[in-house]
Order: sequence, then structure tokens, then C-alpha cells
Amino acid sequence: MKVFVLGGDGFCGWPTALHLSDLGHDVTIVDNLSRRKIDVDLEVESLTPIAPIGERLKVWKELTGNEINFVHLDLAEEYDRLEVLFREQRPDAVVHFGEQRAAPYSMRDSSTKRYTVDNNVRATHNVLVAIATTGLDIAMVHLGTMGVYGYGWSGTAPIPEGYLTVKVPTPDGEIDREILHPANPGSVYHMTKTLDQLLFAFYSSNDQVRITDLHQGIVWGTQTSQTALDERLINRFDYDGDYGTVLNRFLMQAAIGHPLTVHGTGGQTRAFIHIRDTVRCVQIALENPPTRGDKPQVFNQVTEVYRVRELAELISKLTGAEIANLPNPRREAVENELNVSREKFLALGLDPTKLSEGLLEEARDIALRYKDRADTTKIIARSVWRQGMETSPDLMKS
Ligand code: NAD
Ligand code: USQ
Repeated sequence: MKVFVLGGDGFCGWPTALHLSDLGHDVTIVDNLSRRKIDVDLEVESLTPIAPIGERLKVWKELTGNEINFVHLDLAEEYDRLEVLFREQRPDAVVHFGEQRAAPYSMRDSSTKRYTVDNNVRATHNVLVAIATTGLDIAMVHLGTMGVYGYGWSGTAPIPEGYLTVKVPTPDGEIDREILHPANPGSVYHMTKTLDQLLFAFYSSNDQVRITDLHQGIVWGTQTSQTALDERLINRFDYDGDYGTVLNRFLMQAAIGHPLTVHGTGGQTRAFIHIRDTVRCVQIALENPPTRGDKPQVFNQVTEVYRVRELAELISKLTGAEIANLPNPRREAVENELNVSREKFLALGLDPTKLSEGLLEEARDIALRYKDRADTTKIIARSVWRQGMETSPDLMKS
């Protein structure tokens, strides 16, 4: 299959591109390298030393004989080039990772809020317009988020895979209707993913674009079997207050002897998935596209559910790290329950990687190996959801 991996230089996109190439697919990465530029602006680097994209691709070819093409293109800004690329290359499928993905970054200030909306909505819309305009039957797999559902809207009821059946009162009695689960985003970033859903609904209905939206939980870990082949293929490991996600941050913090930065009581319950399962899920989604004319197909891409404080306690037990309860910079429920339906991937053969299966140690080893690259001034999350939330204990001053 000819597959374009949009955002294929990023944390999820890079290992996915290698996984698909390893399976024999003809892979092209399309990326504007904006994620690397944001690191420069934030004066922070991935804990792992990531090679330039040209070197990554050269090493992959040397080791496997497989060629991955690279196109430097801004999905949000360069529509005409994107359309020409589709017409000339005629991909069978695109996997769309190419968005600004950090909630704290999206809430930093007016410019990052506007950038996140402009970049993400325009990128997704441009991809859809290019598919519809060329008339090519390109199946689109998009990386969405569990955060579109929000946390707590339906209490403890299981979160369905995308759609909810509701009873609509009419003068002749109630009728059943299937609707998209109500959107309840908790950040500007998450809001862009809810807007993406409306774009998908429209283009699948109007232009019969075949779309799969993967509502993914928080990804943890770093390596897949392909990225582990050579240090120059290593995946990125974000640990900073904007881009680092909670479990990887805790593992890194434990490795350098920093207290684990639990926001508030740590009662927030979230869904998780290991990067090895991310790449498998994308493969499964590509192999099982919807039929032309179907509504967008939604899969919940999660394997486990944990409370933040449970993760902190687990890592503290494993490593002896202290736990610090910091004022929460976000506007989110102090405690929430989370019950997620995830039958579709299991039915299609996903064998989930569990936190208990030794991969915590693997991620911890990576964090230990590169701990000297850590800039401890970048650990505390400083992006606040509302003015006046900055009040902080001593740790916030580090
Ligand atoms: P990332 O920031 O590491 O990668 C995104 C890539 O897209 C980067 O290489 C960036 O340069 C590129 N990009 C961004 N805007 C672009 C544009 N306009 N044109 C071309 N390229 C562009 O993020 P990630 O962690 O790999 O996440 C990938 C996708 O998966 C995102 O859409 C994110 O919302 C989703 N997701 C991630 C997680 C997670 O925990 N990392 C969880 C759920 C969903
Ligand atoms: N948290 C802490 N301490 C930290 C970091 C985070 O307690 O040091 C808490 C946060 O307050 C939040 C939870 O952990 O309650 C998750 O935060 P996160 O930064 O790990 O994840 P989030 O902001 O939700 O975003 C990440 C990815 C995003 C993806 C999302 C999936 O960056 O791209 O969409 O996970 S989900 O959470 O399911 O919406």
C-alpha cells in the first residue's frame, strides 16, 4: 500500500512510519518539522537525542534496504503543493498525525492558542479538501484524542466508540438517533480535535471520503522494535512542562531524582496506550477502512485506565521517588471516573501491552541513559489555564 504519514517526524508518526515501512508498505513522510522548531523556541530538547530527519531516513535504508521518502510541507499553509502531491503520487491512504498536540502549549498565551487552532483545523481541512478535490479514493486515518469526550460528562457510563444513541422526543413519541458523543474539550488543543470531528462528518457525507478517527489516550514509552535498531533511529522523549505527558514525565523525574509532579490530588483518571500499540492500532485501522459512503469510523485507541496518583505511587514504589502534590495549573475535575469502551481494536486482533509487562523498566532505562541531557528548569508545568492560577509552592520556583 502507498501510505503518506503526515507528521511522520513526530513522537507517534516516526515509529509508525518505520513500522509500516517494515511491513513492506511504500511510505512517504510529510512534515514541516514544526515540532523541532517549537523545541528551539521553548529552549528544550527531547531527552533522547533525535537525529535530523535526513539522517534518520538514511540509517533506516542502510539497515533495512527500505526507502522512506520525505516531503517538507506545511499542511496548513501549502494547500496547492499538497494537492499536486496527491495527484502525482496517488497514495492509497494517509495517516494524519500533523497537528500541534500539547494541551499546555495550546494554553500558554494568545499566540499559541491561535497557532494551535489555525494549524490544526487548517491542516485537517486541507487534507480533506485535497482528497475530495482530486477525487482519489484515499482512505484517511486521523489521530484524534480521548479528550474530545471530556471527563465526567456521562458519569460512570462507558464512553462509546464515537457515537451515542439518544432518544429524541417527537409529537408521535420518541425516536432513536445516533449522534456524535457530545464534545467536551478541556483545552484549546482538545477543542481542535472536536472541530476535526465535524469536518470529518461533513466530508464523509458530502464527498464520501473514507475516514477513520482514532480517539487515542495518552501515549507512553519511547521505543518500538524498529526505533530500537540503532541509536540514530531513537524516538523522541518529551519531558518538559508543555510537551511531556504524565507517565513519561514521572519516569524521567524518577530517573533524575526529581519529585513526581502530581497536579493537585492526582485524582484525574485518564486512558493510556504504549507507543508499540499505537503503531499496531494504526496498522489495523489501515487494514480495516470504512466503505465509501459510511460515516466516519471511530475507534477508542486505549488499552488501560489509571488515576494519576496511582501512576505516581507505582513509580514511587519502583524507584523510591518522592511524590509532590503541586497546585494544578489546569482547569479540570479534581477527581473523575473513566470507563472506556474499547472492543473494536480487541475484536480486530490487538493484543494490548500492559503497564505491568516490563516496559516501565524499559522506559525508565531510557530515561536513566539520557538523564544528563535533562534541563531541570523545564520540568515544572508553567502554562496555566486561567489567570491567577500561578500561585505556587517552593517546587514551582525551581
Ligand atoms: P508530535 O508533536 O511529536 O508530532 C506531530 C508532528 O506533526 C510533528 O513532527 C510536527 O512537525 C508535524 N506537524 C505539525 N503541524 C504540521 C503542519 N502544519 N504541517 C506538517 N507537519 C506538521 O505529536 P505526537 O505525540 O506524535 O502526536 C501525533 C498525533 O497524535 C497528534 O495529532 C496528537 O493529537 C495525537 N495524539 C497524541 C497523543 C500523545 O500522547 N502523544 C495521544 C493522543 C493523540
Ligand atoms: N499531569 C500531572 N502531572 C504532570 C503532568 C500531567 O498530574 O506532570 C496530569 C494533568 O493535569 C492531566 C493528566 O495528568 O490531568 C494528563 O496530562 P498529560 O499532559 O499527560 O496529557 P494531556 O494533556 O491530556 O495530553 C496528552 C497528549 C495529547 C493527547 C492526550 C490524550 O499530549 O496529544 O490528545 O494526551 S487524552 O488525555 O486522552 O485526551
